[in-house]
Amino acid sequence: MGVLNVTPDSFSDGGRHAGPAAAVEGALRLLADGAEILDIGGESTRPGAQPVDAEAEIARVLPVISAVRAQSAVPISIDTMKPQVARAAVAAGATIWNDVTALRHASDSARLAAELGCEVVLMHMQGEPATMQAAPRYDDVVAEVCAFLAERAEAALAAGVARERIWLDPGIGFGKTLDHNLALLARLDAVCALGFPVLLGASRKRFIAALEPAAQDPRARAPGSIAAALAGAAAGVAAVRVHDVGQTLQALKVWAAVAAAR
Ligand code: HH2
Repeated sequence: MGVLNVTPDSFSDGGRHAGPAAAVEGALRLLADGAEILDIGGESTRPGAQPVDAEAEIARVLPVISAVRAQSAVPISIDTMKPQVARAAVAAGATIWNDVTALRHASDSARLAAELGCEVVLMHMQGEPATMQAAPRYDDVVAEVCAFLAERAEAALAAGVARERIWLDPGIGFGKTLDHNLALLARLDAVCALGFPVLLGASRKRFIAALEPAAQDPRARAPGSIAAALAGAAAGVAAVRVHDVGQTLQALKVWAAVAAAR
């Protein structure tokens, strides 16, 4: 899954795709690099990011979704917590609702996901984006994230979302310290064992700079991101959400070839 942020302030590519034309160009580049899903977002969720209202978010993402849909049949995912944005995005051709709040932002989110008939990504986050990194706390991060994801999958099923349309995501970096992120990356098999396809989003995240201080610039974090993607592949995740699609794909191809030769 290639990441396309149509925002002025995303932590690693904010401002790069400020207008629809630049964003569509970015999308086509991700596809040329081998992305099999595009994740398009119009609101940054980085710690301390400014919230955006639904109209502004729709104005950012809709022209891009429509233009990509006109040129390609690639599955498009809309990265939003807002039901109004998800509805507009699906009408314009998105088929996956990627919700970092796991359908908790609005009381009618789960019902809408069922009505839209789209796939949904249910991600774990402790707290809210503005303050989530202040003091994350868990007794057992792997058990708590798994219990949360299982509960959110049940809520989606109860609202009428079909089982085969549900993805789970442990939410690397969302209300988690370095140790929490590492514990989750080490036990992705436990998340996969919940019985749903798992999406892993570790690309360019800050924990990489905590391990490699030379990688303060998010664009310098491709090697660390690829290491995390390979950990995901080894555990059986279904997809990795990445900024550096071509490099990640090359690493995954070599990893898969070695695994197949074993
Ligand atoms: N991470 C980000 C945003 N959306 N969605 C899922 N399912 N999983 C993730 O790990 C995830 C996500 C944050 O990364 P990015 O989109 O690059 O930055 P920003 O939120 O600043 O736009």
